[in-house]
Amino acid sequence: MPETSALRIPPDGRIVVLTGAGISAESGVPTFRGADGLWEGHRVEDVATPEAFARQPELVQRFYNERRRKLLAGDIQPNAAHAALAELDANWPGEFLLVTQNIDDLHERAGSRRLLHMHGELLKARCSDCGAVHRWQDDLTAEAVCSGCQAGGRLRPHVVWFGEVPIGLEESFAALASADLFLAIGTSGNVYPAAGFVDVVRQAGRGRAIEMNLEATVAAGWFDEQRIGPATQTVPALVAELLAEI
Ligand code: BJW
Repeated sequence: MPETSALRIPPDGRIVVLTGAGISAESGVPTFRGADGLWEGHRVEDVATPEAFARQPELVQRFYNERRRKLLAGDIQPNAAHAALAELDANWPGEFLLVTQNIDDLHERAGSRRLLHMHGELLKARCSDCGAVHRWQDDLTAEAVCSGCQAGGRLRPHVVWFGEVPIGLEESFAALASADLFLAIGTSGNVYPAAGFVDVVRQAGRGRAIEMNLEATVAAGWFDEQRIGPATQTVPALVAELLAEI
């Protein structure tokens, strides 16, 4: 039997990390449900839907165009929590998967490699006609043309809205079912299926689940442990604990 760390994770064990908006908050990206969570008076549940896009495409495109511009402006940079997860990815000898709900690219910029964007990516656009996905750094407008099928006005942000199926679920659920450690960092536990990931770990009956947040969330009771505090402090500390044991 491999030795276990103080966290009781075998060095060849599997770690699955779920991140949410809270991990990017200290980089200057607003969260969805915090005090600054409204956009021009709209709740995300009202704007981030295919129905809203069909009804008011300009409004929804503007929502994402503004976020894309801010992400590329240079002020928003990966923080110590993103860096610590990239270090864990690079040095953990066992299986590792980082599933992020965030559509920013801060995990990639920090150096994470074993990464899945379950709610899509802001710097990509998808054609509603042919499904082609393109890297995209400019504003998306009604004039934009898909370079795959040449259709005009059919490009939308490559993101997952309410009622749409998140990306990579099969891989995520398989990893969760065999996880020895599950970390949920900076997510409010309001949005499914991500909010149910901890339940998959519990049902499998082998993994330790730790919630890392500024406060205990609605899902707190499902976790084995809480680490309360800003992600830039709690995540580097936990990664150091894990890497010290290998
Ligand atoms: C810090 C911090 C610091 C701050 N340090 N922490 C009824 C019951 C159950 C489910 C449903 C239901 N009705 C409908 C559903 C399903 C629906 C859903 O969950 N709705 C809820 C509103 C109830 N879900 C869906 O529709 C999903 N699809 C789906 O279910 O498909 C069906 C299916 C599933 C499985 C198999 C087959 C089919 C799709 C959900 C798509 C969500 N999309 C968005 C927008 C993405 C694009 C974009 O970014 O604009 O994703 S909504 C938004 O919420 C975004 C986020 O990724 C997501 C989660 O938010 P997150 O990350 O948790 O942020 P916050 O703001 O809520 O929380 C931040 C946290 O950080 C807070 O706790 C802070 O305390 C903390 N924090 N600073 C540490 N420094």
